[in-house]
Amino acid sequence: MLNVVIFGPPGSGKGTQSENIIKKYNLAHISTGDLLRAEISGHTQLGTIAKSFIDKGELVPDETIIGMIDNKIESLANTNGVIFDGFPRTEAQAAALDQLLAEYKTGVSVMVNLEVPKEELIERLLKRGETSGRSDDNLETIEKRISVYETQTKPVIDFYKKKKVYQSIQGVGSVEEIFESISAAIDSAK
Ligand code: B4P
Repeated sequence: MLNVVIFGPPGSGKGTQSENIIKKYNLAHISTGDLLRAEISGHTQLGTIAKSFIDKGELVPDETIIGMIDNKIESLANTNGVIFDGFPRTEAQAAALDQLLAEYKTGVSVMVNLEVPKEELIERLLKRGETSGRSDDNLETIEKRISVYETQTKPVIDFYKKKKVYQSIQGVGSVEEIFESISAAIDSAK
């Protein structure tokens, strides 16, 4: 199986690039952000919990996220592989993903880190906020999300560096240019 983790700060283009990766490599897609937003629009209990964290720009607790992934992963056993988009976002989530994949005798093939400067992230997310209707695309919440990324999510990079599956990608440029660099990184891992 080809399992790709697409990683980076909020607004770095994880969702945007995932769409291209899925098509080219025929992978299943797990976006924790999309799954959480679906729970919120479905007014589920999980959605109510998630909304209270997302609106503040905070991470949804690990046990909620890991439970959600655990429920989803079973259906993926017969796929070519999976792109994990926006997950893992903490070291505990990274360790849990390893354990879950080990049950299927597989692991993370490559972790792609999209590097984008803070000013550009803020600009992109404010622009998206004009039309997205997302409660977390406003300046105060964006700044909080970026600081949460720096303290809680960035350490995940070392987790994958140690496993020798880490690839750093310049995340500024056209969507096509960035996708070319990502494709080269994925191809080198196949
Ligand atoms: P996510 O939905 O994962 O949101 P994101 O980090 O904002 O988005 P992404 O990086 O995918 O940006 P996009 O491609 O859309 O998470 C939302 C929230 O859910 C989190 O803050 C957290 O609270 C919670 N959550 C999710 N997963 C969690 C987890 N595992 N654990 C705990 N909590 C979790 O790009 C952004 C914008 O940039 C778009 O408008 C796009 O058009 C534009 N763009 C993309 N590429 C560009 C380029 N090359 N040039 C110019 N603009 C570009």
